[in-house]
Amino acid sequence: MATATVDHATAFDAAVAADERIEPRDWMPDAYRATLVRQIAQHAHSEIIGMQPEANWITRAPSLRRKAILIAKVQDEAGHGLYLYSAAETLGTSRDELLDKLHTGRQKYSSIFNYPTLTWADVGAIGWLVDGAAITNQVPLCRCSYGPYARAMVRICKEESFHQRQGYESLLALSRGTPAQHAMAQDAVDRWWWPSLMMFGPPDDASAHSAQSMAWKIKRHSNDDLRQRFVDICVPQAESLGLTLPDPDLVWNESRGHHDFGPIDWTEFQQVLKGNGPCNEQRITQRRTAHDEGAWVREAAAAHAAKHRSSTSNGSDSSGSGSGSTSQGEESA
Ligand code: BYC
Repeated sequence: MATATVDHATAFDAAVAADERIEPRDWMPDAYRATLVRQIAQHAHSEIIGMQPEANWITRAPSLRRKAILIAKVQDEAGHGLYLYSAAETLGTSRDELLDKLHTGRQKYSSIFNYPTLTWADVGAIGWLVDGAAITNQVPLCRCSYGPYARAMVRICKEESFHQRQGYESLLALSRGTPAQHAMAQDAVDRWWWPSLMMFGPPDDASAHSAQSMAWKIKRHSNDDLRQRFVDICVPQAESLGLTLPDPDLVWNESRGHHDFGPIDWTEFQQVLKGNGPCNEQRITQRRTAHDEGAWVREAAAAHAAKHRSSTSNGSDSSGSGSGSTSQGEESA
C-alpha cells in the first residue's frame, strides 16, 4: 500500500517535471487538489461577481453599439464562470458547495470587484486595465499543470483579449472626445490603476502560496513578476491613449529594463480582502439575492433534464417494441 503511494507520488512528480498535464483521474497529492480548488473557485467567483460592476452600465450605455458589446461581455463573464466551475468539479467538488462557500464568505473573489463603477468611463477602464491585468495573469495559466484548468484558460484568454481591446477603444473615444469626456476617462484611470495592480496578489515575500504553486507549475510566474510585466505593457498604451497613469514615481529604469513604480497601499488591499472595501457588502448581497431568485430556473432546468433522461432511457429500454415513452411513440408515429 505504502509502495503504491510512493509510486503514485513519483509518477506525479515526474509528470510535473516533464511538463505533462495532470488529468482528473490521475493520482495527485491532496494539497495539490486543495490548492487548485481554492484558486479555480476564487477565479470562478471573480468571473460571476465581476458581472455586477459592468452590468451596472448596461441600461445607460451611450449607444446601441456600446450596449450590445457590453451585454455580450457580461454574458462572456458568466460563460467563464461556467468553464471554471466545471474545471473545479473535475476535482471532486460540486458547484453548489463552491457557491455556498462564496455566499458565506468562506471563499474569496478578486479584490478588484469591490470598487464601484461611478461613470461610463469605468466600463472602458475595466476593459483596458482589469481585463488587461487578467490576461497578463491568465495567459501563463494556459500552461498550468492541471489539464482542465489549462484548457479552460485558453478559451477565456481569447475572450479576455477581445474585452481588453474593446475597453481600450472605448477609452480612446472618450480621451479624444470633449474636454469633459477626456476628464471622465482620466478620472476612471486614476481610480482603477492601483486596484488593478493589487489584482496580482500580495508581494512575493508575503505570498503564502506562490512557492508551492510554482513548484507544482500551477503558477508559472510570481505575483511581482506579472505585476511588473503589466506595468511595462500599460505605460506605452497610456501614452497612446493620451491619459496619465496616477503614479509620480513611474519611470523607466534603464539598468533594470523595466519601469519603476511607486508603493502599493497594501493596507487598502488587506482591508478589501477582509470585507471592508467600498462594495463588498453590496456585491455579496446582490449575489445571494440573484442565487435565491434564480432557484426556480435551476429547479426547472433540473426537472427538464430529469424528464429528458427518463424519456431517453424509456426509449432505449423499449427499443424495437414500439411501446416506449411518449416521445418514443411520437417519433415512431
Ligand atoms: N483578490 O499566496 P497568494 C477577471 C489572496 S477575474 C482577492 O499570492 P495565490 C475578470 C489569495 O487567495 C480575476 N484575494 O495567493 C472577471 C490568498 O488567500 P487564501 C481573478 C487575493 O493564489 C470578470 C492570499 O491572498 N483572477 O479578471 O498564490 C470581468 C495570499 O495570496 C488576491 C484569478 O483568480 C486578490 N487580488 O495567488 C473582468 C486568476 N490576491 O486563498 C475580469 C487566478 C491574492 O489563502 N488566480 N489573494 O485565503 C491566481 O492567479 C492567483 O490565485 C492569484 C493569487 C495571483 C490571484
